[in-house]
Amino acid sequence: MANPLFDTLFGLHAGSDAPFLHLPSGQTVSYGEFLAQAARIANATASIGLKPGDRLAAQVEKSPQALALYAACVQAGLVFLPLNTAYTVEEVTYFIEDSGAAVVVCDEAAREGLAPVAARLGAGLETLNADGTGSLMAKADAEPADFPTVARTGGDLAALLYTSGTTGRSKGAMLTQGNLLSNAQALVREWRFGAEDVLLHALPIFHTHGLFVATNITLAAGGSMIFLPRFGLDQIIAQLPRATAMMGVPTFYTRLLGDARLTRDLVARMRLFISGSAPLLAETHRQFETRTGHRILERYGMTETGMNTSNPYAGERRAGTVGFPLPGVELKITDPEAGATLPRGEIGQIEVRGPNVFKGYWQMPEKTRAELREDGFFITGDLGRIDADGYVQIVGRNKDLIISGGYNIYPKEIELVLDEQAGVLESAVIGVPHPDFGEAVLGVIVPKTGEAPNLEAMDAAVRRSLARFKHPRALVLMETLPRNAMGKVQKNVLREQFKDRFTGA
Ligand code: MCA
Ligand code: AMP
Repeated sequence: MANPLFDTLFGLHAGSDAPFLHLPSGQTVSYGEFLAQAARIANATASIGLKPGDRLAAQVEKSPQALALYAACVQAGLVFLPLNTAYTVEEVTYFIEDSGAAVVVCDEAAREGLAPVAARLGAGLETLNADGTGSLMAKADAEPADFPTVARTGGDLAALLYTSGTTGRSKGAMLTQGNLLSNAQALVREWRFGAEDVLLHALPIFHTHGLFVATNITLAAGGSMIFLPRFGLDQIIAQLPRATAMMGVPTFYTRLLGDARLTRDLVARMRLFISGSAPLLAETHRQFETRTGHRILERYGMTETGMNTSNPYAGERRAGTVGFPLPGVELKITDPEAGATLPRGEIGQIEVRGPNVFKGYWQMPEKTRAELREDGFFITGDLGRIDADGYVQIVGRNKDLIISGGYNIYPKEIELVLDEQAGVLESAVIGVPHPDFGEAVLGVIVPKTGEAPNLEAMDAAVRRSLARFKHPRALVLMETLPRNAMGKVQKNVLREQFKDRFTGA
């Protein structure tokens, strides 16, 4: 096959009148229209000089055109690098520099801020706005609606997705065509997606969940998506009666449960609710079943691996577990120190191997070696156990990571900003329970002796550097941080001390 990912997911739909995207405006975009647009964009990328293997960084709002940009990259053999729209110029600068992106596509509103960065780093700059206008689309509109698909192999890179690191430096996970395709094919079968499915899509499209899991499965099945710009309760409630499936982070489900309009009748047409990206409380699982009659199907994945495990479609969907390894995926629980496999039932680190596991971190061979074993097993950094029936349970993390509303936040990155502020001796950033986001960020500040750091100035500094979702929701002062005998900050002690801060318990 000339380009396995494009040919299998996209190419076969060329010219089809079948619906692909249902928009809030009531408009429908057919597969044929979508692919014609993707081909025009692919031609435009070639016209501006992009060559196969080049990285295209996109920080754009969710729109049909933004999704077509992903399809265009696959068809043109470019490496798609989607970026969270909340990232600041400072954050985006790092991604452009580290990836060596050949072009950056951004909203018109971000152009002024990014233009000097792109110029300094020798990257081209194009715009794509939420309404589908912009310089890239103007170029695409002048191009033909077919494009000679660039040949690729399963081992070629399709996407570079940045995931934060424990040192505060983000790492680009290199995902191949084969990674994305194998995962989509496994999931479409496991979750029984078909052409008649209508997926309610309210996730962002700059992460694995909304981009690859949701979109690639729909493409593989030939189904359609109700394509909402973001999660809004009113819109979700309005669209649920038309949908057959939804994918969401746990916050979607707790927000829905907080609304009296969520009833059995409202979801009468639905066949499947899926949750992932963060732990779904067993309590949420139970409440959702009581209210709607549906047992949410929870699955477990990572940027580096796509999806690893899933609760069964037909068998028992067990609350508090993430189900079984997907077909083709091996999963083992190992001793974090020795690396040896532990007996069934014991808690250890989760390692996975399979066609879904990424190729390594972009230009970071040492980090790759530290997490991806020579035998192909990837050390996830999650702690778990396998129960007597084979269900995988995630019990914690062996990495200093906060997951807020499905977004990953690495404390180190925030601590580095806080530590630089006047009057600060040191800081510790932790995640504590939050009723809406699952976990929220809290910053503990230790002032230098005799000094009183200005918390407002600190907040302003964080705002300048970091995306909004990473900002501490509270900053507290402490005289010293709790430490163990080795001098390591005991974040578990801090988490315990501040556990009720946002729940009001
Ligand atoms: C928005 N804010 C947040 C978050 N989202 N703060 C912390 N954590 C968040 N997740 C900020 C907003 O900027 C706003 O700031 C304030 O919090 C309140 O926002 P609100 O309007 O309530 O939020 P929202 O816009 O409704 O968004 C919440 C959300 C959204 C719908 C849960 O965060 C979301 O779509 N999350 C999904 C993330 C996702 O796709 N993760 C998958 C990663 P202000 O106070 O200034 O107004 S892929 C992955 O993890 C792996 C592979 C996997 O397994 O899937
Ligand atoms: P990311 O690197 O953003 O893709 O996030 C991956 C991390 O999200 C995993 O390593 C887990 O810690 C977490 N995660 C994903 N799905 C689940 C789940 N169903 N339950 C608990 N944690 C999850």
